[in-house]
Amino acid sequence: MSGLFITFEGVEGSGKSTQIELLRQHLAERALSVLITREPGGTPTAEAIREVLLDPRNKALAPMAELLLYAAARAQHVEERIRPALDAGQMVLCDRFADSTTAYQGIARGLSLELLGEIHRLATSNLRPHLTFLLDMDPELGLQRTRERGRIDRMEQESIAFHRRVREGFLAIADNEPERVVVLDADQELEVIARDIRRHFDAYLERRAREQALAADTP
Ligand code: Z5A
Repeated sequence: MSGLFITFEGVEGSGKSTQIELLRQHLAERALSVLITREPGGTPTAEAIREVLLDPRNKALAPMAELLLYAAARAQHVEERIRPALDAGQMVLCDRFADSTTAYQGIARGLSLELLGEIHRLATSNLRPHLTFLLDMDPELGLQRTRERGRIDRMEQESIAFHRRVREGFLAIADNEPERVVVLDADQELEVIARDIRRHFDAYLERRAREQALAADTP
């Protein structure tokens, strides 16, 4: 795998899709081509699973069934889209990935983190992002932003206490992996956040180039 896998995480409405598009424009100006994708989804089959997961009529979905559906969508997405792109040396920007499962199904729903790790290994052969941007904000504010769009999906219907646990879950992941996860205050002007993301992204690329040069020099 020689490509670069970058994920965007955060509570609902934290601005992930918006920032992915701004980073894509920045990369296009530098003639860098990227694959933009999202979870759950990213392939026709995984998008069909997304429909089931987000349909507000599926209120009775059991936590374990929910976890396995997110994992099934991810297994298909990694196999069909993400890994081939990374193997071809491409850059992949993904709206949500396994940290969402840890935060929503693990920390907020209370399913075993050990089990989640095992399922992740089975579903993806333990694929990990190189770099993750966590757009952190008060979930109430994020939900307010998405509600202005007028549709409420099954996950959005969860209580505010649930969404607060999700936020804490993301912050705990970032605490455990500060090298990979960059935490950004998502309650700022779009352009301020975008500039920070570009700065961290450029710094990451430089660090990676230095490490690769060192590795090439080492006999
Ligand atoms: N989920 C899970 O439980 N387990 C998993 O493993 C995975 C996912 C992978 C996916 O829903 C749901 O599945 C999600 C987690 C769960 N549920 N929840 N809750 P989704 O894909 O439909 O939802 P989302 O990922 O949260 O995306 P979103 O609602 O589209 O939000 P966003 O991409 O973070 O935000 P945005 O679309 O860029 O911006 C939202 C609005 O805010 C929009 O009007 C923007 O113009 C505005 N915005 C953005 N940035 C700003 C700033 N800085 N200031 C002011 N306004 C802004």
